[in-house]
Parts: sequence; structure tokens; C-alpha cells
Amino acid sequence: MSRVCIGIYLFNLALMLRICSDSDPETKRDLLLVAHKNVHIIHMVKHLNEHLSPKALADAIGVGESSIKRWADSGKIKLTRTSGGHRRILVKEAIRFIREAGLEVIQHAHLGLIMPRKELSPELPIELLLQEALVQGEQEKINQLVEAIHLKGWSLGEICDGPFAAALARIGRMWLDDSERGILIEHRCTALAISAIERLRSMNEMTDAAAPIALGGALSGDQSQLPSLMAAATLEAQGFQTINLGANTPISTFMAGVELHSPARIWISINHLENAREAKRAIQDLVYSVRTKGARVVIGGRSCRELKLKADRSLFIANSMSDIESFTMGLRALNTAQ
Ligand code: B12
Repeated sequence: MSRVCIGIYLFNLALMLRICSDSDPETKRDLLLVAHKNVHIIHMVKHLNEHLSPKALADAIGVGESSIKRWADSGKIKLTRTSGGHRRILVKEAIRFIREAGLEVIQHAHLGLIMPRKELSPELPIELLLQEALVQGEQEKINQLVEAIHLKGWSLGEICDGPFAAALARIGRMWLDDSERGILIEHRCTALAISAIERLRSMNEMTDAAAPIALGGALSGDQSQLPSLMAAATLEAQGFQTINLGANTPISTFMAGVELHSPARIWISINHLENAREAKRAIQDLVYSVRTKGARVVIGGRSCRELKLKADRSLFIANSMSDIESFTMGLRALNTAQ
């Protein structure tokens, strides 16, 4: 079973415990909805690990079967073979190929994707469409929008920094004068966005047990879930196995994680600071302790500059998820050149 599925099963278990202990019927209903959406993600993840015949992929993208066989034989698409010797393509691999080759999907259902609705194609900026779908609670529309731009070749970082960050920033400004309603909407939108990012994450997740580990989360007192999940998803798409410790994580837990898992990369998302001096000292200690291990710490988030930390070869200060992508690609280029 994939790591994303295990994570979602555990998350659903925690949700069920909360549903049983919570007395408010509205909260119970909202939590049940989230659990229900998670079951959909598990189905999607399972589908991504299924195999397609060359004919099914050819139909999905409207080309001849012989083109698929040619691309496979020239190594552009990775193939597996059935015990009878027939060619098969992992759905996840098919999606990677379609994105990289800039091909268009015609039969979305063949790939387990959602067929885009007509109203999603007008010239409205994607962040406005996403904002509306988030506010209206339309999970399927959110997934469609995100899947569509992902298939067009947008990277995880670009999707997070662009439409998601912009839509949520607008949503954050919408109810500044009605904090109760605002908090309700923000929590709900966060849950919807988490589901959509988890789907994207499962499309890019790797199964290479030898891949380097990245571990991270948001600091104690910081409730933000999305930025850390986005960092995990972005790093996974860059070839890391990730351990997302989530929101509200003490630095001592990061330290324990470093000891246990020896990550090559540690990300810290800093969006809300309870005690800036303490946080600065703790991060400096963490950077110092990983320096000799050759690991690198990447920090980001709206409050990260308040710490006035100095970047060095063990500490990278990022502004965005796309920065993680550039940083990883830059390091790779450097290592190859050496
Ligand atoms: C959802 C939300 C909440 C939810 C969070 C739900 C959850 N469990 O995750 C709840 C309701 C809990 C909440 C609470 C609060 N919130 Co709030 N919240 C938001 C909202 C609407 C979206 C935040 C979000 O997830 N954005 C999506 C992320 C991905 O985008 P981003 O934050 O811009 O992050 C980008 C970069 O910073 C960077 N990045 C971030 N982390 C990292 C890490 C790494 C390693 C890297 C490389 C990059 C990186 O990449 C991201 C993508 O581009 C924002 C509005 C906004 N402008 O974003 C307000 C906002 C952040 N909240 C705000 C405030 C004031 C609060 C509270 C203090 C309110 C209060 N008085 O209690 C509390 C703080 C709670 C706490 N202790 O953490 C303010 C912050 C103002 C400021 N200081 O700048 C904002 C901007 C709203 C506003 N307009 O005033 N909030």
C-alpha cells in the first residue's frame, strides 16, 4: 500500500475518533465529509498504481497504438510486461509522460481523471475559479482545475505558489470583519485544498526506497497545515521520500526525526511565531546539528524573515515552493558538474 494511502487511513482513523468525541452536530457533519473525501483519494491512489494497455493509453490521448509502442521502445515511456509478455504502462507513468510531452488527454476516465467541464475553460484567471470553488465547497471542481493545469505541465511548486496561494490570500481577506464566519470558511477551504494537494501528491509519489529522505513541518504554535503539505508534495515530485510532521511541531521533534531518519533535507514552514527569539535559537541549533551530516535545512513561510537568520551552505531561506524546485535542481546540477 502506498505511503499516501497509509497516511490517509491514519488521518481518517483520527477523524473518526474526533467524530465520536465531538458533541457539535455541524462539526460532526464537516468531519464526516472530510473522511468521505479521503476515501475518494484512496480510490484515486489505487487507480494510479494500476496498469494500462498501450491501446488504452492511445485512446486516452487520441493517438495510434503504434505511436505508444514506438515511444515505449525508444524509452520515452517506461513499460512493464505481464507474465504473458504483454506491454503495460503504470497510470502514474502515463500521466508523467503526457505532462512532459505536452500531450492532450481526450478520454480522462481511462486515466482515472475527472473530465473537465465546459465552464472551466473560459478566460477567467485560474485563481478566481479556484477561489470560487473553494468558497462554494466544490471539491470535484477544485480537483478538475488543479488536474487540468497539472496535466498542462505546471509543476507542483507553480500550482501551490500560484492559484492556491492567491485564492487563499483572497479568501483570507474576504471575511476580515466577520471573524467567526472567516475562521469557518478558512478551515473548510484548508480541508478542501488538502484533499486536492493529496491527489496531486499521489500522482507524483515515487516508490524508490533508495530515494533521499526529506522531513519537515511547521513550528510549535503554528497551526498552518497547507504550507508544510505543499513543501512535502513539492519535494516528492523532486524525487524525495518525505516525512511530513505537519503543523505545530516542536523543534525537539524535528531533532528526534533527524536522529531517526537521517534526512538529506529538512523543511521548516514558519507562518506564525509565538516566540521569535526562541524559534531562532532552536532553528540555529538544528542547522548546527545537521551541518556535519551534510543535510540542508530549507525554511520558508510568511514569518520566516522575522527571524533574521543568515543563509549559509546548510541553511536555505526560500520565498516559495518554486524556490524549493530551483534549489533542488541547482544542487543536482552542481553535483553533476563536480
Ligand atoms: C487558512 C488560514 C488560517 C487557518 C489555518 C488552517 C490550518 N489548519 O491550516 C486558521 C483559521 C487556523 C488561521 C489562524 C490564524 N491566522 Co490565518 N490565514 C489563513 C489563510 C486564509 C490561508 C493560509 C494558507 O494556508 N495559505 C496557503 C499557503 C500555502 O500560502 P502562503 O501562506 O502564502 O505560503 C506561501 C509562502 O509563504 C511559502 N511557504 C510557506 N511555508 C513554506 C515553507 C517552505 C519550506 C518553503 C520553501 C516555502 C514556504 O510558499 C507558500 C506558497 O506560495 C491566510 C490568508 C493568506 N494570505 O494566506 C490567513 C492568514 C495567514 N492568517 C492570519 C492570521 C492573523 C491568523 C491568526 C493569528 C488569527 C488569530 N488572531 O488567531 C491565526 C494564527 C493561528 C496559528 N497559531 O497559527 C493572517 C496573517 C497576517 C500576517 N502575520 O502576515 C493572514 C494573512 C490573514 C490576513 N489577511 O490577515 N488562519
